[in-house]
Amino acid sequence: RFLKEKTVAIVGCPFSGGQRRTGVDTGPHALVSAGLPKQLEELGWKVEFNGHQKFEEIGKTITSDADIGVMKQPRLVSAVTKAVADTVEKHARAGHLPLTLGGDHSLALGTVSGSLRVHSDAALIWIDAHADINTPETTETGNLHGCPVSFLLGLPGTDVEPFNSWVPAKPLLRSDSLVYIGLRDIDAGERKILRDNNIKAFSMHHVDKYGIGKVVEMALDHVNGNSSRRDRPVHLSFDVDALDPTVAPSTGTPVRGGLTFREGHYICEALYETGCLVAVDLMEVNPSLLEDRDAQQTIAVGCSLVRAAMGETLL
Ligand code: Z70
Ligand code: MN
Ligand code: MN
Ligand code: MN
Repeated sequence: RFLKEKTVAIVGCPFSGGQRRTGVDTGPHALVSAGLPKQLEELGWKVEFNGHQKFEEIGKTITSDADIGVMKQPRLVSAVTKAVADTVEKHARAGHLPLTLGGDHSLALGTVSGSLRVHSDAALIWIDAHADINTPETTETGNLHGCPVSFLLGLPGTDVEPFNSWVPAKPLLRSDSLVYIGLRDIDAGERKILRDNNIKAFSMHHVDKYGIGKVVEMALDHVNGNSSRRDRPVHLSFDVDALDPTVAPSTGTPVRGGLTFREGHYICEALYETGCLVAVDLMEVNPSLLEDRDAQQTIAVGCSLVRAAMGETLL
């Protein structure tokens, strides 16, 4: 509905600077090598992919990156997410659907910023075990992959260097334009933020209670203000750790009790079905963590989720 043609632009982001473990930077390469571009072509999409983002160049321009407060690698994360925002914006302006492959979830500060520059009324649907809504003041780890949402909402404490060199001080996203599904590992500071800002969040408890079908209905109702015209553009940011570790084991922070294979796919299918998807992220695929069989399984599931968000399983 918001796309000019059925073109998907793959934005491969080999980046791990938003957290401590190496290997998540190999996720995008693994997903592409597994044949994702061809799989999307077979679904009838025109696929744009001219190699992964070149973050080494950015890395070279940053000679020292001391902690700021407790934030780890703030200059690198800021520069990389800014570059991602520009890339995603460019594809979205052309009427294409940016599909960003991570890499750690700090990247979503870039992807969602890029989407919102073009689709200013877009809603954000965040599928994750974690809320990733710590501020530089509340984060216990200093890992910026736990913080992207707070910057998008412009929460107190996020107007800090180096991010304020490019992230606008005015909130990019209203707190009622965001919905979570899959949460089960939330820090105390995050819980307070979710409550104080009245943010809609469906935890695994809600998935059990209502079933995934009803949860997605309620999520779409929420961001569309209960209007029966479900016409708001949607940015889907999917952290693979939302899935249960038995389904997607190769990720940096597995948390048991997650979404089943079908529940994860149902979310992607239902959002595709709205015709309102304007961007998709698949993040935190880390094929280097476990033995090869687990890595291959996680990559296959990742490709499958993306295909579901691109219409594969619709009859
Ligand atoms: C914790 C933090 C996180 C992903 C871990 C964890 C955040 N709340 N996100 N793994 N994908 O460090 O802020
Ligand atoms: Mn493009
Ligand atoms: Mn995440
Ligand atoms: Mn997560």
